[in-house]
Amino acid sequence: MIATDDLHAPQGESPAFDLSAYLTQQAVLVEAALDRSLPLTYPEKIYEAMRYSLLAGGKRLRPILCLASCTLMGGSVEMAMPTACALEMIHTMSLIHDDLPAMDNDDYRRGKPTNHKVYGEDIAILAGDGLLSYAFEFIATQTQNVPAERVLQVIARLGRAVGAAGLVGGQVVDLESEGKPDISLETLNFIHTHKTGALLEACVVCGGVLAGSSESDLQRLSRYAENIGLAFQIVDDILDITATAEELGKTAGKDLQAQKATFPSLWGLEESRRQAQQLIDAAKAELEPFGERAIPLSAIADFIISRTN
Ligand code: GRG
Repeated sequence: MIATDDLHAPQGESPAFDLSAYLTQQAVLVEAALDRSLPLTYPEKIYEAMRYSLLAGGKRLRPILCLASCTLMGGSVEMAMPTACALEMIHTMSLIHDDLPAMDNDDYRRGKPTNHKVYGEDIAILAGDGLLSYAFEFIATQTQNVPAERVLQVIARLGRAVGAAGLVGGQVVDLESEGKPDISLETLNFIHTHKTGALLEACVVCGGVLAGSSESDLQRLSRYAENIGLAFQIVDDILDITATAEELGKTAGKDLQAQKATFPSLWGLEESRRQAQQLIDAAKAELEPFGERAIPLSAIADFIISRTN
């Protein structure tokens, strides 16, 4: 959305982009689609637990990235919305499982008690499982006006991004690295490119796939996403140190407490900020050939580094 104040920009200059209005508008669309995606039915307990975490708020960055990438590449919001919802279902299930006592053992997420605190560990595990499988069903059954081979490619890419080659693999190395603050930068990069980066990359690339992008454009989108993915994690590590629990909606200072190696523990805060900015600049450079159409994705890259939660 263009800010109304800026509609009178001097001739020849493009009006400023109102990122905050854009993010709010897209999040409202996503929120409504997520609410419709998962009706409460029998057995109510599990649907309630799934809805509790899915509709608990959050920035909705992953679905918004998918919608922005699809529209950048000439597709529509409608074509991408089922995949966008599925991405949020998968992200949410990873948060539910990550918060379990067997993993990070967190009591708060998105400003609310974690799923297992409300429903118990057994139901929280099943709520995660339910969301994961429903995400794939949802893409396959709800995507409209997109050729079947593109939908198949989205499902395949997403399966790879969440499995042992992606989120699961990253989480395993992360768990193994707990209590080892001296792990190498290579290991730290592996953890984050898999645990955080793989899903963010899938969001951006799947948006492009749904719109029918060329292989070279998909590679460009993928490089944009890799850069914002790593920057996102560096900022996450910084916020774990500098932000309050109220700002984060979850416990702050967890990394130090778990004796985890982080980017700030390796580089310090200032260098971490510099590295994150470099990655954001590199991400935005990948978008240059797309011109003004890429303004939303470029502004989202800036948001990733300036965010406070
Ligand atoms: C995916 C099959 C499967 C299993 C899950 C637990 C696990 C395996 C992986 C952990 C993945 C994880 C929790 C990564 C952290 C990603 C991250 C930085 C989350 C915070 O994302 P934000 O800030 O959160 O976008 P909101 O609440 O705004 O959505």
